[in-house]
This record gives sequence, structure tokens and C-alpha cells, in this order.
Amino acid sequence: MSGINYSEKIPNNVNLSEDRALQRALEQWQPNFVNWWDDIGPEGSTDSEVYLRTAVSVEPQGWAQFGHVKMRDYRWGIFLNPGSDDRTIGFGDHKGEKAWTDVPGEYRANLRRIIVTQGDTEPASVEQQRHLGLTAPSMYDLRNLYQINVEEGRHLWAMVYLLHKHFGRDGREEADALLERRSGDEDNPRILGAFNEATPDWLSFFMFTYFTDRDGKFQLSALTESAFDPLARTTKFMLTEEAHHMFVGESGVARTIQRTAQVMNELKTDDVNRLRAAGVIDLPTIQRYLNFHFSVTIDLFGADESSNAATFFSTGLKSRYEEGKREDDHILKDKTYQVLVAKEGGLEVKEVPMLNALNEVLRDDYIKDSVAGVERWNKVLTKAGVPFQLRVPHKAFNRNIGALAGANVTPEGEVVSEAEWKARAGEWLPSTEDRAFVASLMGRVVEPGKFANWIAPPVVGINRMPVDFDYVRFN
Ligand code: BYC
Repeated sequence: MSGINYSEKIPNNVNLSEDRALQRALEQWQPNFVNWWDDIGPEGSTDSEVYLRTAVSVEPQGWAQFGHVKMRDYRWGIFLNPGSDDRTIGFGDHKGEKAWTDVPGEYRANLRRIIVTQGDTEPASVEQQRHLGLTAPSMYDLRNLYQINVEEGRHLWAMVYLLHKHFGRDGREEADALLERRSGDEDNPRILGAFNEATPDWLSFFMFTYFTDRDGKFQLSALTESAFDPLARTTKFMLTEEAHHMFVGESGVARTIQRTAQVMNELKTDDVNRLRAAGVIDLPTIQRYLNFHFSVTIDLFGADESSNAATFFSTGLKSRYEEGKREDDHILKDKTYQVLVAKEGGLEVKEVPMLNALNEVLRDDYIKDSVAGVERWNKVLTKAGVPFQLRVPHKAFNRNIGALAGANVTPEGEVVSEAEWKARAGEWLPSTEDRAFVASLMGRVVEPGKFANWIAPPVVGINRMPVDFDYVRFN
């Protein structure tokens, strides 16, 4: 395998063939990646040909080429958005200086940490989703799962490229470790909490791609303006692929809700047992799944007060969401921000230096964006005449990171005793029975144009293909 000519094998716009040392380093990493994919990647997919979108360049006509390919042969490429020689840094203490093409020695450890943390989530999500192909609700959905999996693989390549190119030997060691940690492994887990949770069923998968991939959108956006130009350019391109992942989540939940509402109307009932007997997922269970995925995902933004976050911003490594569109000094030394703390009897607002609260600033922007999609789900219910509305829980609910960790807060934001919280947790978070019921609906439906009973078909297919197109060819 080591004789592969990577400049031809890996689509790239980074002149790989002109950097022999880098090419060799990636040649050594590549077979380990393929082994990892074979071992922990999508189960049962080896011989299937999948109608995939492959990026072959960053041009509008090049980043979305569709065709049937075996996933193992997917051409994981390395792409950076075009740069400009005169780009300047837009925030922090280096504001106005020229963006860096190399890593400044004093920021090396922090940059490596950010890139490794980002890179770690990509293979983690593939590991979390590896069994889902066995219970796909349709061929269309199976294809979307596989599309997401190969693109997370490409996002891993993107971070590995940066580690190999800019961080020397320790970068190569980190790249190896990215293939060694395992989601949910007790001894060698993935770095961030949500990426060690199981994604056991398709409702979890849709919630994950709606909520957790959206963390990807916000974290990647905060890196697109990084002073380290190669990171900015690579994350910009990753974002173009991220949109489809969130679409899969949003439309997947919408189709689940639509089917439930249809059966509620047919049976003229909101009785959970009757709906479950009819083979659809009742809305209170969907709400509990939502509560779980939302709360676990907002933990991914880190502690509400974080000196790391302040350092990342001041040194120009990581900005706020859409930093360039904001109208302030982009340095933030004399600004404050409100964070929440749980006190006995209630939640209190605390005013803190904004630099230290930048994880919270990003979390709050994320929350606004997530709520918008939940409102779109509610429109499906309203349109069907079903008097039930889904709600995003309070941000203090079920938290494990930051000042709100372990506070006993209900989804409505009320602080209750630990005993009450524990007694009522089953009302708010998926119970073992909920998960067992959802699992019981997961049977594999993969004839073209057929859909599992619990989910409505999509309105249109992928790349304007019909819904009953043969998106996956099983060999
Ligand atoms: N779980 O000062 P703090 C995506 C740790 S998703 C476990 O707040 P910081 C995708 C933290 O490491 C986007 N540990 O930390 C989506 C620190 O540990 P140490 C992923 C956590 O650094 C779907 C300590 O707690 N990208 O792309 O300010 C599919 C103190 O915390 C967690 C990024 O996250 C947690 N949830 O903030 C596929 C961007 N939170 O040093 C892909 C890069 C915190 O005390 N990462 N800790 O041992 C970052 O910017 C930051 O590392 C974080 C954490 C925002 C994550």
C-alpha cells in the first residue's frame, strides 16, 4: 500500500505531489485509516455501491459530483478554500496583522488541541453510527447515512492533513491517536462527552444530526476566521458539507413527526399505547429524545466561564460565530456577558468578563439556531391539526459541563430537589422502555421506494433523483 501515488489517488488542491515528506507521512497514515474504516466503519457496507456526492474540488461544480461508488473506494480528498495573500486577522490581540500561514511556536499547543478535538469528533460519529445501516428505514435514508459517514471520514482527513503538515512528529502521533480512541470505550474514549454516547436507533441518529452536527456548524464557523489561515480555509470547506448533515436530521425528525401525526388523525387518538401498537413513535417520546440530544449537545460548548476560551480568542485562534458581521471592537477586553448559575431555590444571572464567557456566547447563538428548526417541526404538527408542540428544554436542564453541571433543573427551568429530579427524570429523558420501544420499530427496509411504517417518505429525492431511485446497489 505504501507505493500509492497520493497526488493522483487523493484529490487535493494543496499540491501534495510537491511535498514529498508530507506525501510519505500521509501514505503511512492512509492504510491505518482504511483498516479503521474496515473495522469500525459502517457495518455490512463493504460491497454496496452507494449514490454518493464526492468532492473533487472546491469550485461550485466540483464539490458535489454524484455517482455510485463503493464506500471503501470513496476518494477522501484534501481541500482548502482558496486563500488570499493579504488576509488580515479580524479579532483578538493580533487584530489587523497578517494571517499566519504557519503555526507560531507560542500557540502551537493550543492550536493542536483545537485541531485534535475537532478531528476526534469525526471518526467518533462514524463509530457511533456504524450499526445503523442494518436497520435503515429506507434505501434513501441508508444512502444519506452513508453520505454522512464518508464525509465525516473526509473531515478527519482534513484535520489529519493539518496535523501532518504543520505539527511535525507530535502532529503525526496525534493523527495516529485519532484512529486509536474509540467512541464509548472505557479505557480510551473519544474526547468530548456526546461522542461517547450510543446512537442506537434512527430517531437518535436524526436528533444527533440535527443537534450535534449543528455544534459542528458553530464550532467550524468559529474556526473559519482563525488567524491560522490553513485552519480557516479547511473549515470553510468542511462547512459546505455540514449543511446536508443537518438537513438529514431536520427532515428525518420532520418525517417521523408527520407519520405520527397522520396515524394520530387516522385513529383519532393521542393515546401513547394505541399509537405504539400502531407502530409509530408517540410525540412525548420524541420530546424526550429531543431533551436528551439537546442537553448533551449544549455541553459540547464547554464551561460557561473558561480561560481557555478567552485565550483562544485573544490569541486569534478561534472567534465567535460570524465574527466578521459583528459590530464591536473584536477585542472584547472591557465587555461583559451574562451567564447562569444555579443557587438554592433558583437560577441567578451573573455578569462576567465576556472573554471568559465566549463558550457561552457560542452556546447561546447555537441555541437560537436550534430553536428555529424545532419551530419548523411544530409547523408539521400544526398543519396536521395536532395540538402538541415540541420544545427545546431550558439550557440548565440535564447539564454535565460548566457551572450548571449537576444542577437539578427541569426542562421548564425550575430548580427542584435532587430527589424530585431523579423521581421525574423518566418524564423528561428517554427511559429504557422508550428506547426498547423505538428499537423494536427498527427493521431494515431497503427496497427502492419503500419506507418503514414509522416514517413518512421525503418530498423529493437526492440530487433531483426520484424517491424510488436505487440509491444503494447491494452486491
Ligand atoms: N466533554 O475550559 P473548558 C463536530 C473539558 S462537533 C468532555 O470549557 P474549552 C461534529 C475541556 O476539554 C464540533 N470534556 O474547555 C458533529 C477541558 O479539559 P481539561 C467539535 C469537556 O477548551 C457531529 C475542561 O473540560 N469541535 O464537528 O474552553 C458529527 C474545561 O473546559 C467537554 C470543537 O469542539 C465535553 N463536552 O472548551 C461529527 C472545536 N467540554 O483541559 C462532527 C474545538 C469541555 O481541563 N474544541 N470539556 O482537561 C474547542 O474549541 C474546545 O475544546 C471546547 C471545550 C469548546 C470543546
